[in-house]
Amino acid sequence: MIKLYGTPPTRALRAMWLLNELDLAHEVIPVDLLSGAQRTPEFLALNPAAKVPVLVDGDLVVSESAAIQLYLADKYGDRFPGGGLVPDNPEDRARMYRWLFFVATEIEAPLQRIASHMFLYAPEDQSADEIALARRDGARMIAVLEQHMHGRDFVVGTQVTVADFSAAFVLDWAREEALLDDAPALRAYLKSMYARPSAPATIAESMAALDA
Ligand SMILES: N[C@@H](CCC(=O)N[C@@H](CS)C(=O)NCC(=O)O)C(=O)O
Repeated sequence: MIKLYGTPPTRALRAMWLLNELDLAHEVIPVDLLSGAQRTPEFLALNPAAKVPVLVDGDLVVSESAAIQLYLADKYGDRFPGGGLVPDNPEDRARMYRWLFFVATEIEAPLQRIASHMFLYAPEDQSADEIALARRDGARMIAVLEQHMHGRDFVVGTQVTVADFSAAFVLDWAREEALLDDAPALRAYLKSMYARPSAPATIAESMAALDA
């Protein structure tokens, strides 16, 4: 059976969403990041970067949440009604890749900088200036996606694609940072993505479950 290492609220949420969307049987293996379980020799053998998620499917071990999503869509996408998870034609596929990379490098990277400087780095390495710059960079790029999403239901074309499951996770994170306050189209899009029956808990819901 497919194994997924990592649980929401981490980026494992991205992989879990595709597993649910494709109705694939899988086992979720929690990795306790706070206790350093990602740095055990067993886990480092799966991902030397010491990060979740990792997906194991037969002989394949794959890390990087977007790569996992693309793999699941490539391998099992024919299970999806309408088969639209990865567009057939190279032009729309290019558009999908554009937004996948845009989300990861232009929006997720500043969000990660904010998290690093707010609570992941040791207090002496944290910088309020860095947080302010990351917020500014993230907000500028969110405005670009907001503009793109006016009048659209999905990031590419008229059917859901892998890019939507990646973007929705990152936009939920941005919403938590109050970076969607001026982005009504993105808030509506996020709401519709998380209304899908396959959607895992949002970041806030997962955090609340952890705290309970
Ligand atoms: N680019 C990677 C990033 C993975 C990542 O940063 N995962 C975090 C949780 S969301 C993690 O495992 N952090 C553990 C650590 O940094 O020690 C991906 O998209 O999979």
